[in-house]
Amino acid sequence: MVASVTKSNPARLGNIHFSFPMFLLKYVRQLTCLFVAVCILTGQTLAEDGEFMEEFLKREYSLAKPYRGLGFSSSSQWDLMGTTVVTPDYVRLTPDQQSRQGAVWSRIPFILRDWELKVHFKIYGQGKKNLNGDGLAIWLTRDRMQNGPVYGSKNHFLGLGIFVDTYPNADKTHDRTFPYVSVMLGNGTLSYDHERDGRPTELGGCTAMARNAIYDTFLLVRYTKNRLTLMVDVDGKQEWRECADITGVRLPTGYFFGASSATGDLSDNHDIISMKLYQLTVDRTPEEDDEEEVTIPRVDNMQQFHVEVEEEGMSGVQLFFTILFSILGLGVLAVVGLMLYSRWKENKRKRFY
Ligand SMILES: [Ca+2]
Repeated sequence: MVASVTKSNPARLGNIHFSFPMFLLKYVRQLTCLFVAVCILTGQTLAEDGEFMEEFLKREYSLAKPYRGLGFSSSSQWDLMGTTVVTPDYVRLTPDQQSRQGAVWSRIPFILRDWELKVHFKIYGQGKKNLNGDGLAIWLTRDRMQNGPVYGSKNHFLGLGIFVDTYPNADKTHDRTFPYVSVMLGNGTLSYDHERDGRPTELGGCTAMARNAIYDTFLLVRYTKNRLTLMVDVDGKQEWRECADITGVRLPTGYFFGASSATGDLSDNHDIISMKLYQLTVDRTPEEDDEEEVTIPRVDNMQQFHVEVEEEGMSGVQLFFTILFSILGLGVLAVVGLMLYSRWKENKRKRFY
């Protein structure tokens, strides 16, 4: 479009110059304005692309406009679930209505070792602050397309969950401002505790005023050499603010990207505009290259993480039955013992006669 404007106009301008000099001046001014505007816009896009390594964009793992056939055509790389609808401008996981659940899941198992995921999302609604909910989740997990209580997806998941929590369930805590973005690594037994806004299993997080924002809101998840960094850009500054940085994170490959959301008594529109996956090129030492692959996600040297796993050993119900059966067992043993003893005594008495 830009090229055609600059190409076709000099000839026309030449003709106009002789007959309508005033009109020409106006025309040149308009053209200059247009040219400057185009330059600024192009410059911004180029800067953005450079920063986020456009050359490594992996389209097969990305969700971006135009969403042609998204979730419907057999060639689509994504599946839709629940209340999710696709419009030309966004993928809406839930509308601003009560008790809705929606998700979008990649169909292709993810196999890259070093990567960056940039999520452009929008959360907005009629509710006043803290009278809205519940938020949305970005996933990289083993299981896909499963309903559940964690922002519309299953609990006890295996893999990575990034939560944009817009409602303070543990409202008496007052230790943080919502919306709050947090990271959790699930190993299949860890449980996301909604009533405590995920505090027991949180690896890191930050406040991000991403709801009803007048700016575009973004999340960036970077995973390289077992280091997971979460960044946010929600206040229109076009720069990333660090939100969480966790080392020693071991993630298996073959998992699926997804996004999900749920509303309850309180609601919001939860929209995904894009999820762009970039492959990162990273130099590795031979040892780093030979690193064995894990089958269950874990975090090295993280006491909390290991304690949580071990605590899952015995539930209250299991403990009750263990004690009950132990007592019953001892009782039976005592009765048998008494019977044997009395029989032995009887025999002994008989031998004396
Ligand atoms: Ca919450």
